[in-house]
Amino acid sequence: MNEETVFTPSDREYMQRALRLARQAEGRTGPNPMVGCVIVRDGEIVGEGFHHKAGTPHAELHALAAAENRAQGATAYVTLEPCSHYGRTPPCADALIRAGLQKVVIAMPDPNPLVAGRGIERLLEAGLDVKVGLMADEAGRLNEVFLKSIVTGLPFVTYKSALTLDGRISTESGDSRWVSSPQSREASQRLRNLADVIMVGSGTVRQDNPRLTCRLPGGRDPVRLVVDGTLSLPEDAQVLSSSPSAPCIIATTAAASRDKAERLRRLRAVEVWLYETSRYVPLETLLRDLAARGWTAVLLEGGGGLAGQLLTGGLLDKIEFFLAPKFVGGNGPSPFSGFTAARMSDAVHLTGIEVSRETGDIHVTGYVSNR
Ligand code: AOF
Ligand code: ZN
Repeated sequence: MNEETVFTPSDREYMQRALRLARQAEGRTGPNPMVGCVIVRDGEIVGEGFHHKAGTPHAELHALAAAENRAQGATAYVTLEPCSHYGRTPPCADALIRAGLQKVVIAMPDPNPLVAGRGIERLLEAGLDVKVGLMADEAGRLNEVFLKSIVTGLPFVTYKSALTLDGRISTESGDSRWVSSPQSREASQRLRNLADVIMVGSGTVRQDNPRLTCRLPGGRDPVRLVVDGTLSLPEDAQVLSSSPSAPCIIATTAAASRDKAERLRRLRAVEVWLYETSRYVPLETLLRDLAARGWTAVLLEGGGGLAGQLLTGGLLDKIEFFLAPKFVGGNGPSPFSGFTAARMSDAVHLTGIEVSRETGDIHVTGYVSNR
């Protein structure tokens, strides 16, 4: 049965509203999903809400609190299957049953192994009318970070890069100020505001000395992560002191100077993560360690070497490339170094490509198909 035969246009309207509500907490719910809920009785919205932050009440509880006794006999529209487990909050499925809901319309099942269909089962067992699959694609895109991290234990990694139309991230001499338009750079700040972690290689720190903070009004600084296998970053690098509100993590290896590691550790808000490998930080392990801390949305900002390793390792999920309509020629670096497809048939493919000209550059987003 397709969507149109099961759901009415007003069902779509309410689910659309629930999705919009969910997105109000964009970038603030990690490692939890964004979830919205709208409760409707006799064609009237009697309560609505969304999940604000991990550890706080789920969307359904906010909506139920607003609806009070008007939830009796009503229909709830939820962007994700209501949970069935005792986490930091009790099961939402039980709360909906107790409140006397008659029907629950769900955009998509929750892939969390603790839930995975059991929320739907509970509702059905209690005799509620349950319909699943309304605007599932939209709901899936909304929670692309959660959907990956909850089943793999790995964060969702987005690579943001600014490059010329001939594919260079700087000129041959290393000049990169600026490749993209001011509007593209502002869009990059918005990406920072939504990420849990910004990740760069030590070459980028040595070359650009970035702060990696979010300068949007009302924005917040993400955790800053420098991958630096030999601990080569200068001790006066701005990234070490640019934000008191978020930690700066330096991931390094046995190749690091122990003295330097100790000195950096003593700096305020700096953490040194030492891996017992030689020279190269084990990237998959590092990413798992980030997810284990609850940081599931990672924004990679360069450089090309680190991006190449992540691409080769199948650890990259999405690209946000700002292609500036200009050429610099020469041997300027590409956004991926150390990654080589010998033949065109070995190329890494992208799917779900979207292109926008809003920033004056050619802003391309797409998903890496990791086979
Ligand atoms: C819902 N509604 O609004 C959200 C859900 O640690 P807890 O107790 O907050 O549980 C987190 C899990 O609950 C999360 O991994 C996901 O499976 C589900 N999130 N479920 O019914 C919500 N945010
Ligand atoms: Zn819940």
